Amino acid sequence: MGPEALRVAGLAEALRERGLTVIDRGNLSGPVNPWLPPVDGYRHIDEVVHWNRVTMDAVYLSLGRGELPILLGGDHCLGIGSITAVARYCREKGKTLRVLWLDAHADFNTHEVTPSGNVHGMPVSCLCGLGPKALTELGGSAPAVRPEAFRQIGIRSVDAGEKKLVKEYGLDIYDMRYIDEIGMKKAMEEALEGVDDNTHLHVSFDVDFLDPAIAPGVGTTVPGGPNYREAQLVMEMIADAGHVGSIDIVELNPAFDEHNKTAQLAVDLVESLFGKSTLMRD
Ligand code: B3U
Ligand code: MN
Ligand code: MN
Repeated sequence: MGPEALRVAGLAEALRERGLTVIDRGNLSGPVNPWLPPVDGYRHIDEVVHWNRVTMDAVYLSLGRGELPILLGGDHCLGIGSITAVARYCREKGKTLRVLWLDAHADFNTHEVTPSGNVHGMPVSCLCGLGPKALTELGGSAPAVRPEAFRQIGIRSVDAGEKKLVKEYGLDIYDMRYIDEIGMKKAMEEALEGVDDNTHLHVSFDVDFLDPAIAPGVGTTVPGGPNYREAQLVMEMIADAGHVGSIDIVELNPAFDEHNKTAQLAVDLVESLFGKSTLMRD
């Protein structure tokens, strides 16, 4: 339902208004969600693998056409397929990949430490080579991405076992405590440091990154997230840095939303990500 809500909120039209050519390639197809309990610490692993394969192929094809793919989710586990494709593309083009992971969660669980078995809590660890081969080696050898490529912003919910792992792997995390202390502007300057003409920026935007007061339409709300102004600043600073080459917009769940306001906010923020700014800076 997430992609449909973003369509209804006018994502394509908003980007066309910015002078961009937008092609909506429609929905990918795959198995339905069986809603079963975890097996060996994973829920619906076969379905997750299938969806990630089709996602990876679609994103890779799009990049090869010279496009900027925007993957609409859906579950954040799809970041595995999407970013595996982006990493492969970057390797082939000799580009440096930087992944901006905007999220309330670190998404670095494994089947051993996960509290839920939901693979949407594991995409970053899978991309870093921790997890089942069917996901870690989706695009060939593991790891698909080095941990140094990630900058995680807005984090405020990390499970106990997950906490140990992110420390062990040295993930660069701009959590809400850090953002409170130094401010979003400084945090984003640090997260974007070193971005140059050879960088491919991938923005993986989990809508639960946003404070639930402004974005209730997600499955797993966590209080204390970025407010409207902070979120806009994040997107504007990414736009100013340039070099955005691919985007995921995930975890939007219209069943929890109020009059599609979370989808509309996401569209608003994506406009800023594509350079929409106030009069003062045009
Ligand atoms: N860390 C928890 C909750 C969670 C992670 N990502 C989302 N929720 N969306 C887990 O289940 O792994
Ligand atoms: Mn996530
Ligand atoms: Mn999340």
